[in-house]
Amino acid sequence: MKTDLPQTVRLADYEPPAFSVDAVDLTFDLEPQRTVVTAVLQLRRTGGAPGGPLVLDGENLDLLEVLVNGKKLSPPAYETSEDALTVFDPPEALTLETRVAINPKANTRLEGLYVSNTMFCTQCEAEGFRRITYFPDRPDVMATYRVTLRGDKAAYPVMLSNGNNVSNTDLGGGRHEAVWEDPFPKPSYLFALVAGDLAMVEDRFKTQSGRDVTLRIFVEHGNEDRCDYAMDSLIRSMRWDEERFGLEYDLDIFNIVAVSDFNMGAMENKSLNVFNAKYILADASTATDADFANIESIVAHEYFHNWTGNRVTCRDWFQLSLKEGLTVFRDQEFSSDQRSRPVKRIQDVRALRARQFPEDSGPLSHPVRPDAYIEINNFYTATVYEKGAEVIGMMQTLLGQDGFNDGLRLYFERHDGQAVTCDDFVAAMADANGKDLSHFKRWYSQSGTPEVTVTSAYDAGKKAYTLTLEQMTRPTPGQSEKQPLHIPLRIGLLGANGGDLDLVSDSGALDGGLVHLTEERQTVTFTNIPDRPVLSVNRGFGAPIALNTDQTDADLAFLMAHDSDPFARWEAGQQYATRLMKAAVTAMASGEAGDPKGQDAFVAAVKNILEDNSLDPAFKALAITLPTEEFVGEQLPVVHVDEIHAVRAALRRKIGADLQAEFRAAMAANEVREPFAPTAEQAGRRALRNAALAYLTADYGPEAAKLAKESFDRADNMTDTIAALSILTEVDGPERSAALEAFETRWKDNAQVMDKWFALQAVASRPDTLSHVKALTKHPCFDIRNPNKVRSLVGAFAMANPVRFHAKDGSGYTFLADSVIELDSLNPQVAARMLGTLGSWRRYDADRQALMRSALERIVAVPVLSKDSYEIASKSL
Ligand code: 0A1
Ligand code: ZN
Repeated sequence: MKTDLPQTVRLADYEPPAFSVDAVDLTFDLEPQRTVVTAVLQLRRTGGAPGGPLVLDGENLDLLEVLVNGKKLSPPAYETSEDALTVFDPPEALTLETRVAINPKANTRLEGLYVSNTMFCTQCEAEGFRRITYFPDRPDVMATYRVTLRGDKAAYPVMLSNGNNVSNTDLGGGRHEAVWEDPFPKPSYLFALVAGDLAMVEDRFKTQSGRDVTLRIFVEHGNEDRCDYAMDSLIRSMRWDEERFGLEYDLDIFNIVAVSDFNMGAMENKSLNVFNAKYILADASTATDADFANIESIVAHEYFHNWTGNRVTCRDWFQLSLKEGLTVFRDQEFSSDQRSRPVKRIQDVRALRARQFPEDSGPLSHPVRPDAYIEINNFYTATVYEKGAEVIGMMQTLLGQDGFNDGLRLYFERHDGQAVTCDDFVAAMADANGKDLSHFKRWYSQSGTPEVTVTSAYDAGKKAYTLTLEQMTRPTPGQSEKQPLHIPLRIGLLGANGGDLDLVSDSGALDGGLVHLTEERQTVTFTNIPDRPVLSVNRGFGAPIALNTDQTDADLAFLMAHDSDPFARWEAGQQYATRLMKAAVTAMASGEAGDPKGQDAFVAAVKNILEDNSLDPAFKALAITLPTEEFVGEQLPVVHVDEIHAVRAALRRKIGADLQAEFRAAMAANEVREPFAPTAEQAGRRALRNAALAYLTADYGPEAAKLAKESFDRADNMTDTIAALSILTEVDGPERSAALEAFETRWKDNAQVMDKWFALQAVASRPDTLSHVKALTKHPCFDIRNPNKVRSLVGAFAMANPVRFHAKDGSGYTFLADSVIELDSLNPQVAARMLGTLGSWRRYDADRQALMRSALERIVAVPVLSKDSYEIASKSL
């Protein structure tokens, strides 16, 4: 909690640890309200000032005793403060034993050891271990762990920690003990324990070198039959990592535990991954296709961390992207191989634009490798994760897949068992390929999204086509001067028949159309171009940039119909739709009529896509989906909330009305008649069928209500149910409440499914949404202590309902500020995440700016505010 002004931690101040820990022996006497933790640490001075004290991190610990080399100490030989234990005049090598008491039941922050329902579990990344015991809680202190768990046998028959279970003992009196040993040295943030009455499902995996690994998923009783997909995803990830990168699992056991109360998605603790239950439990009746895809990628992500994160970890938290950017890249590659690569790419780019681009252009903009923070929990961001993954992907583009694999091999050769930096990673990539990546490395230290402008000129006489490429990155907080980056751009030129022309530039043939933009301004001339071509640029979204081109509407329609790069084909449609919507919003905001006629050509292009039999349904569904209101807002000088909403809704109605027959045909053709399977193929058909349904019901009139209700009643899987219900939440007829009530009656005992019910009502664009949201905070299933509930209701309203959150009267902002303030005293991490949306206040009109700022000011003024919320709110102002 804030007493003085919170301190900033800086990368420039990094010092190696004064003491290293070789071995940790922990004993837990587990009781919900008073767990006693005994820690025996083997320490050794490895740096710092000679003779200096031993300082250990610790927060919220009730210190019972301290022994050095078996001798009990008393003050002034040691001293405690709010966040540390200091031992004076320590020997150069010592055994330190501490005993502390903690209260897991009262731990609403869900950091350290806490109780979820009745089970014990831990979350130690980034700095939760210091809430369990006194320790140098930093990732460059790596030790082996031996963990003894003691607890009530009936309440906690399952007791797990990292590594191998080496003994189990009945202690009598209804208590028992389990001992676990992890042979791999690890940082404290990867420590975990779980204890509870849990059900288990088990499978096996044989690694490529013949190791037999037991795979277990632990869940609350009754959920055993909803683990199949997670288990299958785990097995496929293990196989894929061997095939693609030669990386094999290194222990005989791999455990996953699903918990209901969790701040994030999941956590890669060594051999004991802890998951938000939402990313494990699934079956056809309770999970949507999107849920299945998330489970697949998150199970893979956490598994992949075993090498990228655990075997090689981060020296300090500024290097977070070393493990996160790389591991996101790996899980994206995995999902691309398991499903459709182009569809996955489009989804990832949509997510990047929705979450990372606004971050990069707002007050919280920071580089992939940040250089300062107040609270590290605030830096688990889209920039560190998703932009970090883009940076890794660009390296693969520069080095080729083989070169990239060589680099990764060298990285593990050099650094297995170490805590290293992003520089070390890039050095391994550069050295393995004999390449200089020093210019490229600016992507790690420079924040902001580069804007690239491309202008074209065709010289019919010379049959030459010249592109002028210019890059510019706007100033971001703390970085007023920007340098040009190394931007790899894949380019294509389409001839009149829609095919790709051969590219020969003034500097020779272009490898796969790849142009390296490294200067502020460059030109490239293509020769032997018979007619003015149509330009396709940044194919595959190979670089995370914003692009301005001189493409005409006709060019975009042409690319929508012909581009050989599926991403670029999708992108052309998005750009085209954005243009139309921007023009209509600008006209509306200045009281003009606009030009709906200009939209007919776009509708025709959408029709073409729908009727193109060469395209897969999943791609079509994405290609006919308009850019979000938020995306359109980003492209405008001022976010005209109401106009954007009205314009997008009108364009959807027009497309729905103009293409009635086509959408009906698409619905019929994509009806899935075989039994449900969570495959990409079936998911694609459901996505297209439901996108068509959404267009046919875009006016939310009585006919729409009927059609959606029919679909709702017929649905035999959660994807179709949610698709229909999301339409019904918008309509005014009796179908709305009938469907919501039916859903509630059926699912009120399933917390995970009820989250969807909350979220759908929170994102409805109806004027009465906020009053519904407020009423839902009193619903028996709602619980402000549960992060999934908060995200489903408050988070969905504030982050996915622009027109209601930004209501002109400021009611949405007031609601969010009230919620954040209430939540901050319970769970600062989640509170801070909720308030990020207020940071975009500069983008709105004067009235909204004032209202958003005053909501932020009210938060900053809270007398006892967490570092987490303080950092986000104060930096946003
Ligand atoms: N390392 C995990 C994410 C994670 C980060 C922080 C947490 O608590 C503060 C929890 C999980 C991952 O990337 O999956
Ligand atoms: Zn991760």
